[in-house]
Amino acid sequence: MEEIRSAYLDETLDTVRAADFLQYRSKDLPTWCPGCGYFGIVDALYRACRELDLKQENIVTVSGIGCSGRTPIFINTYGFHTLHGRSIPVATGLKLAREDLTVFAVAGDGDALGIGGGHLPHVARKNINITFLLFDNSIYGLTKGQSSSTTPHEMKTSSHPAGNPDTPLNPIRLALAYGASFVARGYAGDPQGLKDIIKNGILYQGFSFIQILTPCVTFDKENRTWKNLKENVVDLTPRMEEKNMETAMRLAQNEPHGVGIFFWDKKRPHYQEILRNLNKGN
Ligand SMILES: Cc1ncc(C[n+]2csc(CCOP(=O)(O)OP(=O)(O)O)c2C)c(N)n1
Ligand code: SF4
Ligand SMILES: [Mg+2]
Repeated sequence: MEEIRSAYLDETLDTVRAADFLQYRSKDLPTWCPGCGYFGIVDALYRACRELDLKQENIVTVSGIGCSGRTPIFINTYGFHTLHGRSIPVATGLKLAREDLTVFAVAGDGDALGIGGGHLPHVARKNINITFLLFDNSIYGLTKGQSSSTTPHEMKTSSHPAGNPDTPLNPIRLALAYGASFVARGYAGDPQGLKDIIKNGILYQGFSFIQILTPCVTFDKENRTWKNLKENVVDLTPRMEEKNMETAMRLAQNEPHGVGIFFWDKKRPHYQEILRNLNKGN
């Protein structure tokens, strides 16, 4: 039985790999639960890399810990699976040492906004030229459904069976307040739209912050489900004005979830450009 399964998988994988964007997919089949939104996210990432014709050997994907932390294993690029909350500092060091590489930092909501929350203001204010993908399922998935920094107030979770007493963070408003100069939100159920957002994030010369709404189908059967997400996502593209903080802050309200680019400062130099300019004067 195992032999038949493995032969079937090999054959299926070979067929699927023929589709050229799947060159960015690793041989390891994702261990995520069937129906997890993370499949949609990596699909969008593969497509973005393909459309920009990035070479696998010039990409590094850096993750922390969590179900989202497994991402570098399923992408056929270089990668680091680091410590809980530490994808941003590792990605920062990497980008400073190797400016030629395309560097993705990925993190879950617990990883990015809980234990690793102290890194976000600094990567944003320094404007390090990396693309940050926040896999926001509003829950700690890997450790079985505890409340995270984005879990809605009163939602029942494994750590708060009577309901979450805390007020959730709004990641878009947070990134804007920290001074991130490319701030966007995508949705795992729309890999094509998400691919376009990620492409813009990669092309952006500076820190790009992309929150991705995605369901944890195993530990959240009520809140961020596929159905609820689909019904609560609206495309913001027509209402976006470049570099208007006030509009961005207003549109970042919780419901319905606006999807698109909230803020985009095309003129701000990234960290290494600032360093070069400073050094020119000496
Ligand atoms: C220092 C440390 N503290 C706690 C943990 C346990 N832990 C592993 S993953 C995780 C939370 C993951 O949640 P999130 O970042 O939202 O990722 P998801 O699993 O939802 O993708 C926690 C608390 C750990 N691995 N290391
Ligand atoms: S536990 Fe949740 S986040 Fe983790 S793989 Fe399963 S569905 Fe996805
Ligand atoms: Mg999570």
